[in-house]
Amino acid sequence: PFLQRLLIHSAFANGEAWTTFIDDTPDLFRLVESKNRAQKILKYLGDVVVNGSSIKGQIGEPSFKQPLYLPTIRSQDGPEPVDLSSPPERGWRHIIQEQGPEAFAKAVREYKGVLIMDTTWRDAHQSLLATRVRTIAHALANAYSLEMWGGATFDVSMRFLYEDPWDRLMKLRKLVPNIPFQMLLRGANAVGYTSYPDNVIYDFCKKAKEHGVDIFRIFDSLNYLENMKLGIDAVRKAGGVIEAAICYTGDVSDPNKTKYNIDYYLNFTQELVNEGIHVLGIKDMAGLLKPEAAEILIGSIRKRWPDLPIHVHTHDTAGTGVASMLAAAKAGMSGLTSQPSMGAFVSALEHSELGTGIRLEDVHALNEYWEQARKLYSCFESGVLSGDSSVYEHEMPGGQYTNLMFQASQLGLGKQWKEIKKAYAEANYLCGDIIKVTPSSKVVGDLAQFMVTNKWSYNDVIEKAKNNTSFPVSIVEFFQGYLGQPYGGFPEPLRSNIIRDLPRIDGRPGTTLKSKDLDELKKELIAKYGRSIRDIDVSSAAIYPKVFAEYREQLEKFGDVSVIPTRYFLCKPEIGEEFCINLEEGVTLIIKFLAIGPLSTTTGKREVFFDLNGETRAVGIEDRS
Ligand code: 3PY
Ligand code: ZN
Repeated sequence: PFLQRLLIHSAFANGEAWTTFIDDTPDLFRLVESKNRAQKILKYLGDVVVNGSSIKGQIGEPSFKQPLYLPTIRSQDGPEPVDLSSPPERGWRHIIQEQGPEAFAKAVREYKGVLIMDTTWRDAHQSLLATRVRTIAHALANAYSLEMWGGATFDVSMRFLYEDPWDRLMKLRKLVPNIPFQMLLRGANAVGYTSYPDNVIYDFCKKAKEHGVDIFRIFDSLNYLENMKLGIDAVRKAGGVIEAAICYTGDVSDPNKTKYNIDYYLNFTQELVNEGIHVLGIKDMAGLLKPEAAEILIGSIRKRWPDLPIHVHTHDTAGTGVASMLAAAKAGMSGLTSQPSMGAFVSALEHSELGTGIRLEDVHALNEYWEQARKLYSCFESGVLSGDSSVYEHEMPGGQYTNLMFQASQLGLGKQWKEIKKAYAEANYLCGDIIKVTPSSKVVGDLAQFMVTNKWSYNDVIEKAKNNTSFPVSIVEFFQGYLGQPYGGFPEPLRSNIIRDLPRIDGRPGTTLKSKDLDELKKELIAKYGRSIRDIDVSSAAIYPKVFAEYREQLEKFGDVSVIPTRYFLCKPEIGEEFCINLEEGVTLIIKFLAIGPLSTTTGKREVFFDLNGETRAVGIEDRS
């Protein structure tokens, strides 16, 4: 009927359709377009009805015993919902925009209290819910920043949530114009797991800045200065705030742990300061920084660099997070993040001169929201129910801990979780007692899994390597030098035994990589997907060619599924259940799930019936069971 309406349109009939028909009658085309979009969305919903959600990592359906109640965030002064149409309060972002990164760093340092980076949108769900939280915007106005991009969110959003990470960035930026957005940049690995050509990194940082990222928390997975320098330079050229992060490992309060001692950290800080950074990050990705160690580390850095803003980021794996952060705050940190409870931290400092400026009632309002929203994601919960002080032995980063636990259970190694942790500690020493964070942590994790699967001990690995045994690619490439150079060098003869006659890289891996022709890539993408390809899509494809191609395939099939409420994105509705999907402002689909038909033995499909805005629609869905 739509095609008919188009064809009988007078402009079409008069043969004028080829001139300005599209411009003059955009409503007709919008109608057709939204019909197409609606049909694709019904296909997605039908697929979930017939086959269940195909989101990787999902176990079962979200479980909420009572109907879910998602509270509206209210302003603190009364029962009214926060008025989103009024201009937002001025935030720290205004200083970056009006005066630039140096002035921002100075203002942060001069601020008497402690500032908070809210990690809800990135690290929190990367560490707790396998990075599966979709785009949600609720935020605290007085935060130093919102870490909402980078790390694993970039690939996971395309790979598993079928959302475009750039669109997420732009959507959130529109909703939160006043708080600095922060991303986690894996130095020369950008948001990936390997080294990329330098021009890809420069291009990526430029676009990230242009599309809304203000602060870049840059690290290298081996604390390798040469890789760091690349990230730092790319962020400087992009005009962002350079927060260079040192990955913390070992224990500076333990005199027996000598490799990563206080001198190591002070020397590395000096090297980063020499690069002209704006903020120093201490990235305690595994939650190893005990309160006493925090006092020693932050105290020593503060003494030597009184003007440098210090941002400590930790994980609460063992349960000492709040205590460590309080110790760090008292030792002279300014600009703080904590994966430990923000409310606990804000309360603990409420009446001291280190107060955070964040209202507890606002934290409570957000807690109330997330307590409910988290139930929607219960099918991604890791099942970690208590703190784990064995983290001081295995040193697994928070994001990897839950991930490895999940992978171990998928491989049938679930019962051997304890062995994996033990093997992880041994694998670390086999690699030379390295910094462990994405992607170097993946190497150690892969080796640990390989050891447990093959029932190999530490010594077995050394012996097998002598006898030409093949190792997983990630391990071989690490020993070749594809991630960079670990502090203290590679262990020999293990390195030579594993890589044998493969090439070895003894400097920065990026220098050996050929520049990527991004113009050529854009042409290829346009030829494949059409003119709608944006420069940011080219960046996604340069970093994740396969993931991007799969995402586009999914987009072609189901359209933009980010508009589907999470409840229906992850599990099927009840028969007769009615719900709304807002395609865009003013275009709402009212959908009711009516019935599911029998399996056709000829097509292998089932028909799924919906009521869509009052019309019955059927979609044919292949039954993959
Ligand atoms: C990441 O690189 O994604 C991390 O969270 C490292 O801690
Ligand atoms: Zn973290």
